[in-house]
Amino acid sequence: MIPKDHPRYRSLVARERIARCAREGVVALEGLAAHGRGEAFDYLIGEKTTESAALAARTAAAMLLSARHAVISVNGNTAALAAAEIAALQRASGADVEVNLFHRTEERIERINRLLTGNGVRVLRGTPERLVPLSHDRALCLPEGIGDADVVLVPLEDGDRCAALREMGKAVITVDLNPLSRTARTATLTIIDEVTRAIPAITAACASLAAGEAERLVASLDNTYLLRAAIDEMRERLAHALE
Ligand code: PTJ
Repeated sequence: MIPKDHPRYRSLVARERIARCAREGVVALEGLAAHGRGEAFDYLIGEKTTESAALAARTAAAMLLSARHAVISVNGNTAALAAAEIAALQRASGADVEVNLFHRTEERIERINRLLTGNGVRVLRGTPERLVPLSHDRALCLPEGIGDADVVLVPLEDGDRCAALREMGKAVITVDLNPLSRTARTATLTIIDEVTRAIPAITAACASLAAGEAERLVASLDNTYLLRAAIDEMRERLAHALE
């Protein structure tokens, strides 16, 4: 039992949840390493949503709401950490939700579907086809889901698929605490924030975009600026870390 007044309460609860979900077969063992890397980068941005991440989340809302067909692609880590948050974002944005895994087994797909459905997510089901130009199982997606989407939100992604989805002509939004990752640099829009902060920020923005704001945000999207702003934030914090 983690005491509520522990200074690292939020982080410890997330760690406990990801470990439990790994034991239950929702999170891949590799997902534990990915989570640890995320934690390290979260330290560097001060474990809070930066101004540039808030702008990125607002832009993500604009992209989801103006999409012809938006799909949220969910993997094991995202389901473990943010199932209820994904349900709220689905309600606010009208996006479809599809499970897509790097370490794909039918058993994991089923477990993740159950976890999401139990948290109120309407998960798209169907027969996957190898539509994404990749040699591994992330090529598999639903023709009526990611296959048809023009905008795909892929939190905690691995770089390969992000590039492949871009090659297919899709706009890719990612959530990734590491601004140096291939995904972060390849995506159309990168939100450099922790997934349990980023998803609710997109949801809140969906409800509060002013008339004409969505068009303005999409037109002025500059992902290199967002990556630089995150790196500047980290550099600044490191420079003053021991003061
Ligand atoms: O469930 P599967 O089989 O699809 O596998 C999922 C993982 C995460 C194992 C797979 O996609 C993977 O290996 O991802 P990577 O290449 O490690 O990339 C994950 C990225 O997410 C890294 O850059 C981490 O810094 C970042 N990250 C990890 N935890 C969080 C995060 N970003 C935001 N919030 C987090 N909680």
